[in-house]
Amino acid sequence: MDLEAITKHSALHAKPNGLILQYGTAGFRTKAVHLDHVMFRMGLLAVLRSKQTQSTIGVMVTASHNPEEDNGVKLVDPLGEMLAPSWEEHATCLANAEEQDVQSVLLDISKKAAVDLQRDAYVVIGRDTRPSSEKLAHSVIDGITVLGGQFHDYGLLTTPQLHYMVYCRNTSGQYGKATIDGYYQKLSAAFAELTKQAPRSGDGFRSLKVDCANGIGALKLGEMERYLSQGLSLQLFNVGTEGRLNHLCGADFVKSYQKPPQGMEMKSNERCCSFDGDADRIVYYYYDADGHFHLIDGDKIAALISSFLKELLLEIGENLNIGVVQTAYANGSSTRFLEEVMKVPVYCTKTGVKHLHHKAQEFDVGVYFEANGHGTVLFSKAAEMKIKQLAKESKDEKRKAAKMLENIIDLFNQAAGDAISDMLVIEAILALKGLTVQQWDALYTDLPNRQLKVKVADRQVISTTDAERQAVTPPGLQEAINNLVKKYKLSRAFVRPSGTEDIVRVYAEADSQESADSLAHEVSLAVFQLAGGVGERPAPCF
Ligand code: 16G
Ligand code: MG
Repeated sequence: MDLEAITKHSALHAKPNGLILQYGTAGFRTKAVHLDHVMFRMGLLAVLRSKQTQSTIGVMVTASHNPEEDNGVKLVDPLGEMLAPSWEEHATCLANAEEQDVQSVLLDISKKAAVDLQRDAYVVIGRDTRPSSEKLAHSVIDGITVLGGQFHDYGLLTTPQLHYMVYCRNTSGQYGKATIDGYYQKLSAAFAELTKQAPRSGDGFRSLKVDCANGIGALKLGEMERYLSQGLSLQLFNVGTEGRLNHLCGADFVKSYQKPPQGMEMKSNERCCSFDGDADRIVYYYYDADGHFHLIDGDKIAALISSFLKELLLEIGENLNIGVVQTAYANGSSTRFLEEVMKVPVYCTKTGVKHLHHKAQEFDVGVYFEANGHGTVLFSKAAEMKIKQLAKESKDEKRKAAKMLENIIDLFNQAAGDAISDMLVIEAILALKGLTVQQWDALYTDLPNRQLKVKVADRQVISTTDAERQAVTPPGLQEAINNLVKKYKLSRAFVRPSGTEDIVRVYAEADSQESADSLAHEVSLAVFQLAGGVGERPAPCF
């Protein structure tokens, strides 16, 4: 380590006095103007992680669905996964070190994590379309080079594309070619193969309107279109030429407000979807003939996909187990549908992709989706090999099913939830099954629900257990929630401290919207009283 050079360059990316940041659920995230030092230091950290794992590490500059003036950074581990938890701690330590301590913190991490500093390091970088992202990516590069690491800057990428690149590079190209062309080719070939069998039943199945949140998705779908040829025609909205990133549009807006994005022309019964700002989330929706808006969220996406996969798995008859992973936010109707109608086992984890991803790895076929539209399907290596063998050796229907599964494996981004690949899988399934968006929606009816935020002095006074469905502290809160829930039919409620905002989140569902709203409000009051609410008492929602 050239300690002198590190000190010199670090001073060029000085930490604002007193600023403390946490490596949260999805990396560091805050106003872009506060992030220069974090970027430089994450460049340093990525080099250490690369030396330690002897693999290529990814650094993604994005703040996903946050407003345009925010930014963020996260590291991608060798197989495309989120950074290991022990390294999240190192990241937080390094980001918060005072200027004069940067050297010693680096040495400390190297020692604790047994990093052999003599090894080579290779880091790949991607960034979203925020105005601040390019400069911040250069700060990352500065950090990488000052520690002697090599790098490749992919420039503009969706977050899942960067995960894909990292995975490809660390599996000697077996997973795919680590280029943007390789990504499009892999996905479009699998999509074309999968949809070959689909009945040609009019344009309805071949066209889709996409709200790109004024983000990177617009650019990348634009690039991908020529690979899709006549298989699917996309009409892109909110492509970033006029509106602001994630402003009144995008998956987060549509899911949170349960209304269509601005800037999109929707006719009744047309299939539409929204990406978020870095294209790792997707939700679908439509207007019915009566002008009612219907949201098809991550839960219903999981229901469609797991039903289809279950059919194919029955066809090949190999006893490969399938499991669906959700969070506490999954609508109660979706869980009931999956368990009671589809007869697939459902598991609940804490919020945050890494928790779901980890759980999904326990199955031959692990389907995971958050209600907000993050998700993918993971196939175990053993399942993949079995399916590939059957696709070659078996006959007739069994072979057909195995081939479809093979295409689906290629189509799902195994490294991360990916709005582009999820969209292609969904479009393929709808076409193959001849399902309209309304028929898909009719798989089950969502229970009315409401989410609220409560401001408290210290949100960490709330701790939870049972995948965030039960509050352990403060004393009395869970009892209060239990008593409120008893007052309503088909009801459920839970509270948890947000991992991305300084607030407590409240979720409630019940048999009617009035009940869900009222339960959410009563639970908010309980949080306000028992967990140190600040400011105005929560008012009734509507
Ligand atoms: C982050 C997570 C997302 C989670 C959300 C919860 C990733 C890539 N993203 O955006 O999965 O749903 O945080 O936010 O893990 P909250 O803690 O503020 O509710
Ligand atoms: Mg995102």
